[in-house]
Amino acid sequence: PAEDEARVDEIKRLLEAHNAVLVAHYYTDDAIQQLAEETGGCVADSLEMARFGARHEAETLVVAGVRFMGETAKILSPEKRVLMPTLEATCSLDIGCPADEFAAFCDQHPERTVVVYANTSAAVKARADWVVTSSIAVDVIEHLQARGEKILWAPDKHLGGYIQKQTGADMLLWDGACIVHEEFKAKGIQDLKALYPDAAVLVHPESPEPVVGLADVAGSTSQLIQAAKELPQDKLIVATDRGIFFKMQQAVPGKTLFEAPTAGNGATCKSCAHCPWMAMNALDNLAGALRHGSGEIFVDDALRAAALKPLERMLNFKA
Ligand code: CIZ
Ligand code: SF4
Repeated sequence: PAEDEARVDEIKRLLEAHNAVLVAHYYTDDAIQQLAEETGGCVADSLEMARFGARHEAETLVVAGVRFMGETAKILSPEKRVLMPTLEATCSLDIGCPADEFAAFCDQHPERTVVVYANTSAAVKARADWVVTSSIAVDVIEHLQARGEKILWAPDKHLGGYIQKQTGADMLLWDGACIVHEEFKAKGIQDLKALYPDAAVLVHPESPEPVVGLADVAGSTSQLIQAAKELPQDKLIVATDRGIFFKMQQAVPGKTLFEAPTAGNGATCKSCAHCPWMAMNALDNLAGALRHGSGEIFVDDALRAAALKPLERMLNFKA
């Protein structure tokens, strides 16, 4: 629509005027991903978002995603101004892992190496030995296991269980889950496979085990996009947030992508396979953040220093 075009033009002007760059997650709306691409920003998973933001010379990073992504950007680039379209965009994994309860859990298991998923608050990261994203998690845990370390893992139990199975590591799991991936249903995927027997199944391992069990490829968002290109099949059933379809379809224009079925249906759940917090990022509030400098992320100095260590371990890790 014409309004959106005007908004896009305004955002482009504001990005330039403020020496700002847009860093967007794969799960944000198509319009935002497209804008990030057109303006020299990036569309990526949380690991690449962090790397891109830290390397980029812009004075302001506009992070379209959820809160922990803005916090991570600020922790890695304290000299930059970090803005988000809204500070309300959180994550069920972050909510499900309060820093004080988590610290108490860690205190009960002092012999374990603490590895947390990137989808956590700065305060939880500050308590960790390692931060990992799903694209690097298996490699890091393999490395720790080879050194004989026992792991305390938080917050996603499905991803933790998957990594445990892949690596055989001794992992104590926090009980957290992603409300989006938890909705995918093995039965629905099997039914779809019955209709399209030659389709490949791509699954993000934040999904429940029976769903991951049906996967031809399980992996992070960037790994699933790569797999979409490499797999011989031209029909793909995809179990992750539907936001990924924008970049995945670009990567494989000739292939047909199917959304993996969720528990809900049109009546009970309009967008089960789409994160409600990612969906809070819109052209309007993005323009607003740039116009007014609103949605700025601040991280306390002491907290920042503590959270930086496990984050840097991840960024410096080579498998
Ligand atoms: O589910 C998420 O929030 C993901 C996949 C984050 C990430 O690491 O990109
Ligand atoms: Fe969190 Fe799930 Fe949303 Fe990702 S998709 S931000 S893990 S709730």
